[in-house]
Amino acid sequence: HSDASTKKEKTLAMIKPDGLNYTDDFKRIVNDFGFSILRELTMQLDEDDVKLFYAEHSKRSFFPNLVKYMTSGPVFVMVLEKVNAVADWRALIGPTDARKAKITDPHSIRAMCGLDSQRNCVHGSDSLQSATREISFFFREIVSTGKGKNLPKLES
Ligand code: RTP
Ligand code: MG
Repeated sequence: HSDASTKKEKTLAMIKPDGLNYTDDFKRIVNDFGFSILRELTMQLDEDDVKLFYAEHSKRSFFPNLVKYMTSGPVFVMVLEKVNAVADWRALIGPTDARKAKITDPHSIRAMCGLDSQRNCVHGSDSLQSATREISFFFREIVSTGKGKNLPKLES
């Protein structure tokens, strides 16, 4: 059955350039916590990609450094699905500042592979609305037409 309490959600998880060596650990965590991986993709972001993806931060003083960081190597992106996926993935990754994560959330992903408030090795959508936007950022053709790579349509 599929009432509100059992409705599955999708979220966008991204391993940032400094986390790529941890891909196997990420996949193990994703499986252990019951997420299904609906899509995955490795790509090199450019400056315009980062400006679009992190548009909400484009006026922040740290933004030029964020662009440098996010374009420093490829990222690995996954569409994850399960009940309560958005909040559960955010809880698993831990707080933005990886130094804080090592103290307050020592078992979190950012405690495992992050360094500081910028190099925190992983991203998670912060709301259902962000998840829809971010999934369509990487998988636009699939979301809008269902024709991408002959894979089934992802309902948003
Ligand atoms: P994300 O969007 O990547 O999942 O991270 P978040 O929600 O925990 O944090 P957010 O405020 O959305 O910031 C986005 C990313 O920008 C970098 N950042 N650097 N003071 C700084 O140097 C600073 N603050 C944020 C981080 O990479 C952060 O994840
Ligand atoms: Mg964020």
